[in-house]
Amino acid sequence: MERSPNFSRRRLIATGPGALAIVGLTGAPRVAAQAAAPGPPAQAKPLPAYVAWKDADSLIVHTPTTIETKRTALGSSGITPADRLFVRNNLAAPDVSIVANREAWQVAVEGVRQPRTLTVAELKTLGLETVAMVLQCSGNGRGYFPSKPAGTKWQVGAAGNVIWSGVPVRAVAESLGGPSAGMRFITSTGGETLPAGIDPKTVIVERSVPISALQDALLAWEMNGEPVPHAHGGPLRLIVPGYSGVNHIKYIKRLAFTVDQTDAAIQATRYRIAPLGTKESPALPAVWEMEPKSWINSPAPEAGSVRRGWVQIHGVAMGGMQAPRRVDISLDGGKTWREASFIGANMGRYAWRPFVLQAQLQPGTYVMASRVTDSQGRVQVETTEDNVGGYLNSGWRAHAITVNVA
Ligand SMILES: Nc1nc2c(c(=O)[nH]1)N[C@H]1C(S)=C(S)[C@@H](COP(=O)(O)O)O[C@H]1N2
Ligand SMILES: [Mo]
Repeated sequence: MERSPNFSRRRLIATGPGALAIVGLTGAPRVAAQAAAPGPPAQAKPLPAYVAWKDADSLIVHTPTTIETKRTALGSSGITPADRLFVRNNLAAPDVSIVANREAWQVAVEGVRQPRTLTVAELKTLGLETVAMVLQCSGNGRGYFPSKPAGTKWQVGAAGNVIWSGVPVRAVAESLGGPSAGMRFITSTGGETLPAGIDPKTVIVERSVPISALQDALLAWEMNGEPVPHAHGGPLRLIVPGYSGVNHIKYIKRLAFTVDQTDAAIQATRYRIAPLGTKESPALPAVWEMEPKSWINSPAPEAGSVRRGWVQIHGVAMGGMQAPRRVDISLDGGKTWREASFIGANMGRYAWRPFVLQAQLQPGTYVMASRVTDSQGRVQVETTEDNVGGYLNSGWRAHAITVNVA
């Protein structure tokens, strides 16, 4: 490690109501706010039982249903391991017993000429494809919006790059005679048990995407070479390459070609791009396709100051719907830019690619930003307009980091 050991080994720990302590390598806690209540320091929130198999040191537990990957755990090899991948549930996940017999899981396919319910075992006879895709929560980066929208204050780690295998949705549709005439959307429903006594429309995880997504969408049973973990939607998950997180329905139990979008709240009045001061409504754009976006993972501002000399500035860049073509780095808050190099394999248009810029840094404070350009020449925006839900923040300025070099 090139970072100052003294700083990097310190941790911020909440020790009681209103108290923050900085713990050094050797010393007792230095209390930075009011006097701490006596007793052991509170630890970071533990992993909930359904994801106890994950690597706790790589994750930030915001709540039991919103768990983020630390920037320092995103790595530089391009793929995000399952035990580091973020988790986001809108409802409590179904019981883990649903993965006891994966082959028997059923999905009802509707809105085709010959509607039918198919098991995973049957789906496996219809086709096989694999795609590397950035799985990114629609709210990733929400924590950087100035209006502080309600919802989890995700930074960069509600995202990972994952390899999915399964059957193309188009092959499934073709085997059932193709979508019925006039269908414009693919509407998918999650397999959660809905809480009793609540209007199902307000809580059901059901999303519609334009039927054009049929081209690349998969019903996936494998993730990074393993059966899709229950927490990530096993036995079967819809993958809509290039689309943001909420559209990839986990434990999918129904896939329907529909004329209209579902009127479930998660589609109609949530996950809409609503300008500040307005209300999310079906008339506003849905949160669907992702945009070109990149950020720096190292040096991580969370890790403290960096030693002068050669520094490998690295991060990840994605195009959303198109492959990333180049990444530029600024060390002066966007005044000047230098081209970075991609490292590792090109995993296709829906994947992210790690990049690196080697820089010799003198002591000082640097505002480091990265900016990706996709294969069509589309450039990452400087600023994503703030919106009520805090969705799709891709702006390079908001994702810039301040790094002290000593
Ligand atoms: N059935 C179901 N699918 C779902 C969700 C959910 O709550 N239920 N959450 C969505 C959201 S908002 C995101 S960001 C991703 C998160 O995927 P992950 O938990 O595998 O990381 O799943 C999406 N698919
Ligand atoms: Mo999400």
